[in-house]
Amino acid sequence: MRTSLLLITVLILAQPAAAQFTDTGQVNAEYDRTDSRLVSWASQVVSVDRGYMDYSQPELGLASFGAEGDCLGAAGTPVSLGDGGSITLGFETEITNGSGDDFVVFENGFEWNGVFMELGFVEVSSNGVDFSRLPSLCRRETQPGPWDTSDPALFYNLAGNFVGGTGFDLQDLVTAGDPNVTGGVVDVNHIIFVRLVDVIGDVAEGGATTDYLGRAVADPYPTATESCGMDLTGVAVINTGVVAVENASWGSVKSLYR
Ligand SMILES: [Ca+2]
Ligand SMILES: [Ca+2]
Repeated sequence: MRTSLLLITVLILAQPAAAQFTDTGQVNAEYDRTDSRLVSWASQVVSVDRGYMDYSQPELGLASFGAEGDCLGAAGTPVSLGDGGSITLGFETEITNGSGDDFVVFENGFEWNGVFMELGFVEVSSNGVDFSRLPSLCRRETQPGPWDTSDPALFYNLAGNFVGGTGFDLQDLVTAGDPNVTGGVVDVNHIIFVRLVDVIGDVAEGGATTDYLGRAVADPYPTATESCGMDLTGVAVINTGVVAVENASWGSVKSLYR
């Protein structure tokens, strides 16, 4: 009896401390498109799922601005996702969890007494099937109207909060104990897909999508135009393995979406 109690105690003490991701006021770094740390850009649109111009009025139709491939490359231009819309991009060089930020997402925000921003969640995948969302934080509690601006420092791990690009560190998934990462289906040192998912910012009516801590994310709403929602203009790689991913690797996954 004493032996088994001792064994149990040893087993409990041997467990690693529970991973924790908390709101400590952290902010992402902002990047210029010409930053020398950006070594390559997304090369492939794997799938696009445009959202409604207004999720509460589907009869108005879907966001439609920009062709799917417009956001590819260093000279990318906007592809509008609409309320809750998403786009999945593929890369020819894998993204790895190196030192600091590993990749950068660009939207088309602009300065106007703060930054006009349309935010997106950021998800990553190694196999094109299992995606993990970077743990996001929203510290703004009030509803921004269609043209209201925000302070970039009120958000973390939400793409689009800067005029420039937003840097993301895959280590946050490790810190958060993301189940796909601990389970091995998402390998933070072998990321070849990035998915952006538009935030629905309807805080006032209770329809907003929520951050990692379950808080409503305050994003401009309503914005019922063809260019509504996150306007993705590019995803750039900072940390990458030397080995290029063979085309067959994402080509076979792309077929899953057809
Ligand atoms: Ca990193
Ligand atoms: Ca939105």
